[in-house]
Amino acid sequence: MMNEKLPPPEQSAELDTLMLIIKSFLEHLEYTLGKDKYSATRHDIFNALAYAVRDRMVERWLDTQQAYYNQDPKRVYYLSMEFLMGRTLENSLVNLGLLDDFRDAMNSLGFDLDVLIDQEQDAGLGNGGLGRLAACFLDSMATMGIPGYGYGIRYEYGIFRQNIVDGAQVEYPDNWLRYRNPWELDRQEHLHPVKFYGRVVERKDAEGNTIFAWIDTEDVMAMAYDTPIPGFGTNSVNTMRLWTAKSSRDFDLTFFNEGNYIRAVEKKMLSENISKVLYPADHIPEGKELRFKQEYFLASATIQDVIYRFRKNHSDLRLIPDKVAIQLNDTHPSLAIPEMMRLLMDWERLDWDTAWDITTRTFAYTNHTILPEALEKWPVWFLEQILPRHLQIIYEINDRFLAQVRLRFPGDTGRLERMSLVEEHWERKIRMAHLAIVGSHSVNGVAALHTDILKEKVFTDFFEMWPERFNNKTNGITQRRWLKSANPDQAGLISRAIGDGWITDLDQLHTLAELAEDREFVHAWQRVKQENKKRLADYIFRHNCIRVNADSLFDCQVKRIHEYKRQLLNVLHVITLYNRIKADPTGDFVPRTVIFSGKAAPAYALAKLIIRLINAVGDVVNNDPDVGDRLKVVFLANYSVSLAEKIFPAADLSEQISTAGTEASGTGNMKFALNGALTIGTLDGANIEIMEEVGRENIFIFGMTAGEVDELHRRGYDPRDYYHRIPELKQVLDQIAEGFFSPATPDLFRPIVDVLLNQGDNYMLLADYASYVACQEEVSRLYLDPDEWARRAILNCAGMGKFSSDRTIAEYARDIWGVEPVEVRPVLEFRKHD
Ligand code: NBG
Repeated sequence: MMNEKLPPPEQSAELDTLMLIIKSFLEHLEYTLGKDKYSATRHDIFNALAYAVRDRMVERWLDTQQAYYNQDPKRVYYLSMEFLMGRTLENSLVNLGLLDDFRDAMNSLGFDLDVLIDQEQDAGLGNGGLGRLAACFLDSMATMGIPGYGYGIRYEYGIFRQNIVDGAQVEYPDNWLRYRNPWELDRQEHLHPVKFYGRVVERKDAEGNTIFAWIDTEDVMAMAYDTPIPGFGTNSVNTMRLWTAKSSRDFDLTFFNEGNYIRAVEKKMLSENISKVLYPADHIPEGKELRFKQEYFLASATIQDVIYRFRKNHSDLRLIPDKVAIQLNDTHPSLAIPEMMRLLMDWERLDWDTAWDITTRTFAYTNHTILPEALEKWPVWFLEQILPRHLQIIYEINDRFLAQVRLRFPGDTGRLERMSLVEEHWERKIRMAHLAIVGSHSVNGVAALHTDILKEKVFTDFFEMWPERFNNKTNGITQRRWLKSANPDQAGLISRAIGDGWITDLDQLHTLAELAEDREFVHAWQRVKQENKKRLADYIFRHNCIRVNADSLFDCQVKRIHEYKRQLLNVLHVITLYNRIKADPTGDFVPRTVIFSGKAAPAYALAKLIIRLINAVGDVVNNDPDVGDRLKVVFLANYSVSLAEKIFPAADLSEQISTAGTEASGTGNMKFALNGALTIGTLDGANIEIMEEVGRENIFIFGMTAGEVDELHRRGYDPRDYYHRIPELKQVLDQIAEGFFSPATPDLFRPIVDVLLNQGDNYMLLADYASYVACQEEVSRLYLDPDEWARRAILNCAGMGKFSSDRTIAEYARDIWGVEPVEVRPVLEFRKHD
């Protein structure tokens, strides 16, 4: 398997590095994994390599933590139920600047580094944009030297694996830890008890003060696993700390005395369930007790850890807000607010006002959606049973808050009802967003339009009360992963033309604008795109057995499947194109390959039916000899970070077609444009800001604005008007309804048409259809002029500076957290191995 001969040990520094890498790899293979060249599996090879890479990070990691301890800067804690990290090997090598060295080293042993890179399992601990944003933020914080920690849950099973069986989504468990996770280190000593259930009793202390004791609880231990987060081109290596649930009985002597051994082990298993599996619902609340417990598990373990770390070198808890900033990634971790209050009062014995002042000055909340069904509300009885002390605290927060509202707006009972943390319907519920707003000093949306909607529609009452609390932080993405690693050829072309400063300062892409007029550069750009498209075409052939034309327009919509994102509108367009070809089989049509990818929440029946429809349309279109290679429809199974890294570089057209006012930001839109795709999109989320940056003439905008959507809803929207008025639309809907794409089960897709025609078409697909189809015609026309297309693609890339997550993080750091970068002094490379 491996070459017998190693390179001769010459004295050049390069060879030294090479030898040290090889030595480290072989030692890990032998001593860490206990394998030799005869017994090593491909997983062993990968793991030995990963350990060799991790070693390179550990020294900087320790130095970074030491620097933080010594300099005692303010630290950021990013609390998130999701971290969608994807693969780690290539990203680590890129950020450490060791990609070429490791490639050479592995080469000399007879291994292809790219094959090993492609072998890594994704860490898929998230659903979509929210989880990936958290991952991009960690990369930016490390690169910028900001002392930032990601805190989350180490799910044993991440987002499910999606297979397509007979056109339908089938879910399989994602057992991502099966061949070990070489990147993490378990921290057996970082252990916090997390309490559930029990009851609260009041006691008096020696001075006669009331103390609340939460007793008879069932405790679960939270144990830390740490993963290093290396910055690019810097010595900073930050930490992502993920909690795993361990039965407290592992650490409890009663285990031995109990007698009932089997029951004890059963209980242990039950409590360890808490960190078993990521909830795959996206924008749909699950309302499940286990999810609620997960959220508290993260909140409690993290706040205990934060206070523990603070206490290591401070005694005055009132200084917490000067040393700690906690960002809540949506409301999912917002139980951290009452948890902080509980610990400060019941453990640390601070009074309410002091504790509340510390808490509100420490917390900040990011909202990621305005879809009403996705705003978390937990039944009061959950808290009564599972977190009785927190319920008391939440009630007290609410009483004090409503008293403030009454003072500001006397006699306005409607407002009190609207703003209360408690929703008083037949089932009383806690509104987690209200808790997060009241308990924070900052509330932000994730794109300009989204923040405006928060202020003007969703949280208007809160905005009127505390306008200074609301601010916008438009999302961003890390160019290290989404350009440099994912698209090395385009990255290399850019660096040769303008230098590589863009890797840490994406605004430098501006300089590319001039090159959009340079014929040679344009042609080089086209060649890169063409190669990327060929690679994706190969992937499609291997996975879907569909031969696509790499010269056709690659039209991509990749994201979670959801009605508001309107994959269905895209399908209506595809069927329209098909009908046009059928009506004029010898006509000139610009060839297109329409690529979809994305998962549907397992319980979201309509989203799953949309996947079936895409595949059913594909079966008809792809096998119709009249169509040839002028139209192909491809659904790529199991969308994930690593699949996304293959799709973005190959895209010509980026579909960002949500109903205006529904997509908070979107981040796929940014990844596509950075990789040189043109966008067809609505004036929604960050699309608007992309348009502002690249110029209205370099983006395809169609459809209603958010204001027009509201206006149409107010006037009364009847989708059937459009159905009757637009013959092509009527034809398409009739085909779907009548089983044209499902001859064996003609009624299969009727529910889809029903939603559009008879249930109000909530996301107004029919209202935007004509404008979308017309805009797609413009797209096709432009594609006939490849040089002009490439020119605009380059201008899009050139305009992406704003959308680096480095910019986003700089704004959070300045406006919300008040934190500064920390300099970590350089360490000697390989010093422990010399
Ligand atoms: C998602 C939004 C996206 C946004 C990401 C990251 C949730 C709840 N929201 O538009 O739908 O880009 O968050 O902010 O996942």
